[in-house]
Amino acid sequence: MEQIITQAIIESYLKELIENTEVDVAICGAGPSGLLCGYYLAKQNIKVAIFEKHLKVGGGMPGGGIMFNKIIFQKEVLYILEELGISYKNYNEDLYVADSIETISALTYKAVKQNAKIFNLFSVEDVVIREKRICGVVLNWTAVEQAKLHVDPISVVSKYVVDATGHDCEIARIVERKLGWISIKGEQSMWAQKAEKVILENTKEVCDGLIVCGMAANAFFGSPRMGAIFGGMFMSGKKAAEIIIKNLEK
Ligand code: 48F
Repeated sequence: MEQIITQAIIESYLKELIENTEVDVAICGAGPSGLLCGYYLAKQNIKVAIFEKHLKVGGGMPGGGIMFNKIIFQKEVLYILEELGISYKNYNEDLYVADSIETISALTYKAVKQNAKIFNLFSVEDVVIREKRICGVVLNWTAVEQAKLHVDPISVVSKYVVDATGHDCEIARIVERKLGWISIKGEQSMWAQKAEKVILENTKEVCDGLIVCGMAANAFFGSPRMGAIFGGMFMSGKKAAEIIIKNLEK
Protein backbone atom coordinates (compact mmCIF):
# COMPACT_ATOMS: atom_id res chain seq x y z
CA MET A 1 0.00 0.00 0.00
CA GLU A 2 2.62 2.57 1.08
CA GLN A 3 4.72 2.15 -2.04
CA ILE A 4 1.62 2.49 -4.23
CA ILE A 5 0.74 5.79 -2.54
CA THR A 6 4.31 6.96 -3.13
CA GLN A 7 4.34 5.80 -6.76
CA ALA A 8 0.98 7.45 -7.47
CA ILE A 9 2.18 10.80 -6.11
CA ILE A 10 5.52 10.76 -7.91
CA GLU A 11 4.17 9.46 -11.20
CA SER A 12 1.22 11.82 -11.44
CA TYR A 13 3.23 14.87 -10.36
CA LEU A 14 6.09 14.18 -12.75
CA LYS A 15 3.67 13.61 -15.62
CA GLU A 16 2.15 17.06 -15.06
CA LEU A 17 5.52 18.71 -14.59
CA ILE A 18 6.84 17.21 -17.84
CA GLU A 19 3.63 18.23 -19.66
CA ASN A 20 4.23 21.80 -18.49
CA THR A 21 7.87 22.19 -19.52
CA GLU A 22 6.52 24.01 -22.58
CA VAL A 23 3.51 26.29 -22.11
CA ASP A 24 1.96 29.29 -23.82
CA VAL A 25 2.21 31.42 -20.70
CA ALA A 26 4.28 31.06 -17.54
CA ILE A 27 2.86 33.18 -14.72
CA CYS A 28 5.18 34.00 -11.81
CA GLY A 29 3.20 34.31 -8.59
CA ALA A 30 -0.19 32.95 -7.50
CA GLY A 31 -1.47 36.11 -5.86
CA PRO A 32 -4.78 37.62 -6.96
CA SER A 33 -3.47 39.22 -10.17
CA GLY A 34 -1.59 36.08 -11.28
CA LEU A 35 -4.56 33.83 -10.54
CA LEU A 36 -6.97 36.13 -12.37
CA CYS A 37 -4.65 36.28 -15.35
CA GLY A 38 -4.35 32.48 -15.33
CA TYR A 39 -8.11 32.07 -15.08
CA TYR A 40 -8.86 34.29 -18.08
CA LEU A 41 -6.10 32.74 -20.20
CA ALA A 42 -7.12 29.18 -19.41
CA LYS A 43 -10.74 30.08 -20.16
CA GLN A 44 -9.59 30.72 -23.75
CA ASN A 45 -7.86 27.31 -23.84
CA ILE A 46 -4.41 28.86 -23.57
CA LYS A 47 -1.91 26.58 -21.88
CA VAL A 48 -0.85 28.28 -18.68
CA ALA A 49 1.30 27.30 -15.71
CA ILE A 50 1.47 29.39 -12.55
CA PHE A 51 4.60 29.08 -10.41
CA GLU A 52 4.25 30.10 -6.77
CA LYS A 53 7.19 30.19 -4.41
CA HIS A 54 5.21 29.71 -1.22
CA LEU A 55 3.44 26.65 0.09
CA LYS A 56 0.10 28.43 -0.08
CA VAL A 57 -1.42 30.41 -2.91
CA GLY A 58 -3.05 33.81 -2.56
CA GLY A 59 -0.17 36.23 -1.99
CA GLY A 60 -1.35 39.23 0.01
CA MET A 61 -5.05 38.50 -0.31
CA PRO A 62 -5.87 36.04 2.50
CA GLY A 63 -4.44 38.38 5.15
CA GLY A 64 -6.92 41.16 4.26
CA GLY A 65 -5.96 44.41 5.99
CA ILE A 66 -3.76 43.91 9.08
CA MET A 67 -4.94 40.29 9.28
CA PHE A 68 -8.63 41.28 9.38
CA ASN A 69 -9.68 38.98 6.58
CA LYS A 70 -11.91 41.43 4.73
CA ILE A 71 -11.11 43.05 1.40
CA ILE A 72 -12.62 45.91 -0.55
CA PHE A 73 -13.85 46.04 -4.14
CA GLN A 74 -15.23 48.79 -6.33
CA LYS A 75 -18.54 48.35 -8.08
CA GLU A 76 -16.83 48.23 -11.50
CA VAL A 77 -15.51 44.74 -10.75
CA LEU A 78 -18.60 43.19 -9.19
CA TYR A 79 -19.28 41.36 -12.46
CA ILE A 80 -16.01 39.46 -11.96
CA LEU A 81 -16.97 38.53 -8.39
CA GLU A 82 -20.27 37.27 -9.71
CA GLU A 83 -18.60 35.27 -12.48
CA LEU A 84 -16.40 33.62 -9.84
CA GLY A 85 -19.29 33.06 -7.41
CA ILE A 86 -17.87 35.33 -4.69
CA SER A 87 -20.32 36.98 -2.29
CA TYR A 88 -19.98 40.63 -1.31
CA LYS A 89 -21.76 43.25 0.76
CA ASN A 90 -22.39 46.86 -0.01
CA TYR A 91 -20.44 49.20 2.33
CA ASN A 92 -21.28 52.57 0.82
CA GLU A 93 -22.35 53.75 -2.61
CA ASP A 94 -18.99 52.96 -4.23
CA LEU A 95 -17.34 50.25 -2.16
CA TYR A 96 -18.10 46.63 -1.38
CA VAL A 97 -16.65 44.22 1.21
CA ALA A 98 -15.80 40.57 0.58
CA ASP A 99 -14.28 37.81 2.66
CA SER A 100 -10.64 37.39 1.65
CA ILE A 101 -10.63 33.63 2.30
CA GLU A 102 -13.75 33.05 0.23
CA THR A 103 -12.37 35.26 -2.54
CA ILE A 104 -8.99 33.57 -2.83
CA SER A 105 -10.56 30.10 -2.52
CA ALA A 106 -13.07 30.79 -5.29
CA LEU A 107 -10.47 32.36 -7.52
CA THR A 108 -8.02 29.48 -7.06
CA TYR A 109 -10.75 26.90 -7.63
CA LYS A 110 -12.01 28.58 -10.80
CA ALA A 111 -8.49 29.00 -12.21
CA VAL A 112 -7.63 25.36 -11.58
CA LYS A 113 -10.98 24.16 -12.97
CA GLN A 114 -10.29 26.12 -16.17
CA ASN A 115 -7.03 24.13 -16.41
CA ALA A 116 -4.55 26.73 -15.24
CA LYS A 117 -1.94 24.49 -13.65
CA ILE A 118 -0.51 25.76 -10.36
CA PHE A 119 2.89 24.57 -9.16
CA ASN A 120 3.52 25.73 -5.60
CA LEU A 121 6.89 25.69 -3.79
CA PHE A 122 8.67 26.67 -7.01
CA SER A 123 10.68 29.91 -7.08
CA VAL A 124 11.31 31.64 -10.38
CA GLU A 125 14.98 32.55 -10.10
CA ASP A 126 15.77 33.61 -13.67
CA VAL A 127 14.36 33.86 -17.20
CA VAL A 128 15.11 32.04 -20.46
CA ILE A 129 16.16 34.36 -23.30
CA ARG A 130 16.66 34.32 -27.06
CA GLU A 131 18.26 37.43 -28.56
CA LYS A 132 16.10 40.24 -27.10
CA ARG A 133 13.09 38.22 -26.02
CA ILE A 134 12.03 36.62 -22.74
CA CYS A 135 10.87 33.12 -23.57
CA GLY A 136 10.59 31.16 -20.38
CA VAL A 137 11.36 30.87 -16.68
CA VAL A 138 14.15 29.24 -14.69
CA LEU A 139 12.88 27.41 -11.62
CA ASN A 140 14.20 25.96 -8.45
CA TRP A 141 12.53 24.53 -5.37
CA THR A 142 11.91 27.24 -2.80
CA ALA A 143 13.47 24.96 -0.19
CA VAL A 144 16.71 24.93 -2.19
CA GLU A 145 16.67 28.73 -2.37
CA GLN A 146 15.94 29.08 1.35
CA ALA A 147 18.67 26.63 2.32
CA LYS A 148 21.06 28.42 -0.07
CA LEU A 149 22.03 25.07 -1.58
CA HIS A 150 24.10 24.99 -4.74
CA VAL A 151 21.64 23.04 -6.90
CA ASP A 152 21.11 23.80 -10.57
CA PRO A 153 17.60 24.79 -11.70
CA ILE A 154 15.28 23.58 -14.45
CA SER A 155 13.59 25.64 -17.18
CA VAL A 156 10.12 26.00 -18.64
CA VAL A 157 9.80 27.63 -22.06
CA SER A 158 6.85 29.84 -22.92
CA LYS A 159 5.60 32.36 -25.45
CA TYR A 160 4.95 34.87 -22.66
CA VAL A 161 6.07 35.34 -19.07
CA VAL A 162 3.88 37.28 -16.63
CA ASP A 163 5.47 38.98 -13.63
CA ALA A 164 2.72 38.80 -11.00
CA THR A 165 5.15 38.69 -8.07
CA GLY A 166 3.70 41.71 -6.29
CA HIS A 167 5.49 44.60 -4.61
CA ASP A 168 9.01 43.38 -5.42
CA CYS A 169 8.37 42.77 -9.17
CA GLU A 170 10.98 40.06 -8.85
CA ILE A 171 11.07 38.90 -12.45
CA ALA A 172 11.38 42.39 -13.90
CA ARG A 173 14.18 43.02 -11.39
CA ILE A 174 16.06 39.98 -12.68
CA VAL A 175 15.72 41.28 -16.26
CA GLU A 176 16.86 44.75 -15.19
CA ARG A 177 19.83 43.46 -13.19
CA LYS A 178 21.06 40.75 -15.54
CA LEU A 179 20.09 42.02 -18.97
CA GLY A 180 19.64 45.78 -18.58
CA TRP A 181 16.72 45.70 -21.02
CA ILE A 182 14.37 47.62 -18.72
CA SER A 183 14.53 50.16 -15.95
CA ILE A 184 12.28 49.90 -12.87
CA LYS A 185 11.13 53.03 -11.08
CA GLY A 186 10.06 51.32 -7.82
CA GLU A 187 6.87 51.47 -5.80
CA GLN A 188 5.64 54.72 -4.26
CA SER A 189 3.93 55.17 -0.90
CA MET A 190 0.22 54.72 -0.30
CA TRP A 191 -2.28 56.61 -2.47
CA ALA A 192 -5.15 54.23 -3.00
CA GLN A 193 -7.23 56.21 -5.48
CA LYS A 194 -4.31 57.00 -7.77
CA ALA A 195 -2.87 53.48 -7.48
CA GLU A 196 -6.17 51.94 -8.51
CA LYS A 197 -6.49 54.34 -11.42
CA VAL A 198 -3.03 53.84 -12.93
CA ILE A 199 -2.65 50.09 -12.44
CA LEU A 200 -4.53 49.28 -15.63
CA GLU A 201 -2.37 51.60 -17.71
CA ASN A 202 0.75 50.12 -16.04
CA THR A 203 -0.26 46.58 -16.97
CA LYS A 204 1.68 46.00 -20.18
CA GLU A 205 4.47 44.24 -22.02
CA VAL A 206 7.63 45.92 -20.71
CA CYS A 207 10.06 44.09 -22.99
CA ASP A 208 9.45 41.42 -25.61
CA GLY A 209 7.78 38.47 -23.92
CA LEU A 210 7.43 39.96 -20.41
CA ILE A 211 4.15 41.38 -19.08
CA VAL A 212 3.88 43.03 -15.67
CA CYS A 213 0.59 42.85 -13.79
CA GLY A 214 -0.85 43.51 -10.34
CA MET A 215 1.30 45.32 -7.81
CA ALA A 216 4.37 44.46 -9.92
CA ALA A 217 2.99 46.78 -12.62
CA ASN A 218 2.70 49.71 -10.21
CA ALA A 219 6.13 49.01 -8.73
CA PHE A 220 7.61 48.85 -12.22
CA PHE A 221 6.30 52.27 -13.23
CA GLY A 222 6.88 54.10 -9.92
CA SER A 223 3.18 54.23 -8.98
CA PRO A 224 1.74 54.07 -5.47
CA ARG A 225 0.48 51.15 -3.40
CA MET A 226 -3.17 50.88 -2.40
CA GLY A 227 -3.69 48.60 0.62
CA ALA A 228 -6.43 45.98 0.82
CA ILE A 229 -8.57 47.14 -2.08
CA PHE A 230 -8.50 44.63 -4.92
CA GLY A 231 -10.48 45.98 -7.87
CA GLY A 232 -7.27 47.09 -9.56
CA MET A 233 -5.63 43.71 -8.99
CA PHE A 234 -8.55 41.95 -10.65
CA MET A 235 -8.69 44.34 -13.60
CA SER A 236 -4.93 44.15 -14.03
CA GLY A 237 -4.86 40.34 -14.10
CA LYS A 238 -7.68 40.38 -16.63
CA LYS A 239 -5.95 42.98 -18.79
CA ALA A 240 -2.67 41.02 -18.78
CA ALA A 241 -4.62 38.01 -20.08
CA GLU A 242 -6.31 40.13 -22.76
CA ILE A 243 -2.98 41.52 -24.00
CA ILE A 244 -1.60 38.01 -24.33
CA ILE A 245 -4.74 36.61 -25.98
CA LYS A 246 -4.62 39.41 -28.57
CA ASN A 247 -0.91 38.88 -29.25
CA LEU A 248 -1.29 35.11 -29.59
CA GLU A 249 -4.04 35.63 -32.17
CA LYS A 250 -1.70 37.63 -34.44
O1 48F B 1 1.87 39.95 -3.49
P1 48F B 1 0.78 39.36 -4.29
O2 48F B 1 -0.54 39.18 -3.65
O3 48F B 1 0.71 40.21 -5.65
P2 48F B 1 -0.52 40.81 -6.49
O4 48F B 1 -1.24 39.74 -7.21
O5 48F B 1 -1.49 41.42 -5.40
C1 48F B 1 -1.08 42.42 -4.52
C2 48F B 1 -1.99 42.39 -3.30
O6 48F B 1 -1.95 41.13 -2.69
C3 48F B 1 -1.65 43.43 -2.24
C4 48F B 1 -1.98 44.80 -2.61
C5 48F B 1 -3.39 45.23 -2.50
O7 48F B 1 -4.14 45.19 -3.55
O8 48F B 1 -1.11 45.59 -2.89
O9 48F B 1 -0.30 43.31 -1.86
O10 48F B 1 0.07 41.91 -7.29
O11 48F B 1 1.23 37.93 -4.83
C6 48F B 1 2.48 37.72 -5.41
C7 48F B 1 2.81 36.25 -5.33
O12 48F B 1 4.01 36.02 -6.04
C8 48F B 1 4.79 35.09 -5.32
C9 48F B 1 4.53 35.44 -3.86
O13 48F B 1 4.85 34.37 -3.00
C10 48F B 1 3.04 35.77 -3.89
O14 48F B 1 2.24 34.64 -3.62
N1 48F B 1 6.19 35.26 -5.74
C11 48F B 1 7.00 36.32 -5.47
N2 48F B 1 8.19 36.13 -6.03
C12 48F B 1 8.15 34.93 -6.67
C13 48F B 1 6.86 34.38 -6.49
C14 48F B 1 9.09 34.18 -7.44
N3 48F B 1 10.33 34.61 -7.66
N4 48F B 1 8.71 32.98 -7.94
C15 48F B 1 7.45 32.51 -7.72
N5 48F B 1 6.53 33.19 -7.00
